[in-house]
Amino acid sequence: MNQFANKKYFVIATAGHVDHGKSAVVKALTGTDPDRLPEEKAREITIDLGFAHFDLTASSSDLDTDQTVFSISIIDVPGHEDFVRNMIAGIGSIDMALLVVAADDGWMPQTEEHLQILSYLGIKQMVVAINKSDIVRPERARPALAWAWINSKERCDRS
Ligand SMILES: Nc1nc2c(ncn2[C@@H]2O[C@H](COP(=O)(O)OP(=O)(O)OP(=O)(O)O)[C@@H](O)[C@H]2O)c(=O)[nH]1
Ligand SMILES: [Mg+2]
Repeated sequence: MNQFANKKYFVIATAGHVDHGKSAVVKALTGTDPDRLPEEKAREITIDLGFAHFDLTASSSDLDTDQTVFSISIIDVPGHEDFVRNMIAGIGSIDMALLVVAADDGWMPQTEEHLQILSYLGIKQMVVAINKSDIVRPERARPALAWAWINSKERCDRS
């Protein structure tokens, strides 16, 4: 049997405001630092698209003994407004977005802009990750979570 028959391929792109932790989340998920340019290291900011990959093995149901390998490619996009064209270049054909919102900062201009762009392109699958929860008290993180939930859900429902 073809060893790749049970393999499914997905492409995920990050989205969200500058500094909210998109690249850090990608590194935590995959072990790969998607920031690769010397200027990105020097400025501590993502400028161009970065790439990472991981495999997930799962059964499609509890009764299913066949394991499916999900091969997941991640495109990490910049959040700074100066590099929104790179962001758009990275999300041209994706299965799902990973919208990162920092709990201390909440809903910010490029969170909104990226969500609008995703919505215009008809991307309906999205995971919202509330990041930096370690540096805020829970009562401060809750508004960020509420905003993220309301905005992303409304936009996905409408598109
Ligand atoms: N305390 C804390 N710091 C974090 C967390 N996630 C990221 N950081 C820090 O926040 C800063 C920005 O993280 P990045 O991953 O570069 O943010 P980004 O969203 O990729 O930034 P751009 O790509 O430039 O838009 C870095 O100094 C990270 O170490 C977190 O969960 N908690
Ligand atoms: Mg980054």
